[in-house]
Amino acid sequence: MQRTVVLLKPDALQRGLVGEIIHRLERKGLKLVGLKMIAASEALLDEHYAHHKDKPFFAELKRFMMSSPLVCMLWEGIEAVEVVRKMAGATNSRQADMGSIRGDFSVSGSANIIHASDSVETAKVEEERFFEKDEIFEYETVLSPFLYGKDEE
Ligand code: 3AN
Repeated sequence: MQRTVVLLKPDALQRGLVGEIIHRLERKGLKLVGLKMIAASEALLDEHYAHHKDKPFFAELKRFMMSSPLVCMLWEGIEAVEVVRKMAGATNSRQADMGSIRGDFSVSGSANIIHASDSVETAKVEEERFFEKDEIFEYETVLSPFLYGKDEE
């Protein structure tokens, strides 16, 4: 099983898309194991977007991410990182496939609704960045035998 971090950005919250996105992830069969709202600090965003620190859009990206609270979620499933990246769609929403979250709900390359961890390694780092141990829940779901085949893990 993998866990992956999803952040719903200020545009998702402002546009009332939080429920829709959670609904999609739930219906896919992913398991919600962490959920909270935060006001992101500049220091947190400097760390989270360190790979963009020299880009011209860095300051605006941080301003945007601090303009409303973020909804932080941790989702679990087999190959969850790749599954959620596919569901999120391409970074530039105008190029994102229809049916993906960005493809269906955004026309922007910056206000693009959702962040999803981009690799298994990044997901581990982001899990520690955004969640304390006691904010992550382990529990059984009655549906598990119907979501995966016996031989899958
Ligand atoms: P993704 O969110 O798809 O993993 P990243 O990590 O390259 O993409 O970008 C992180 C965030 O930075 C994006 N979600 C977007 O808000 C912003 N961003 C990325 N590229 C651009 C760009 N060319 N212009 C403006 N903002 C951008």
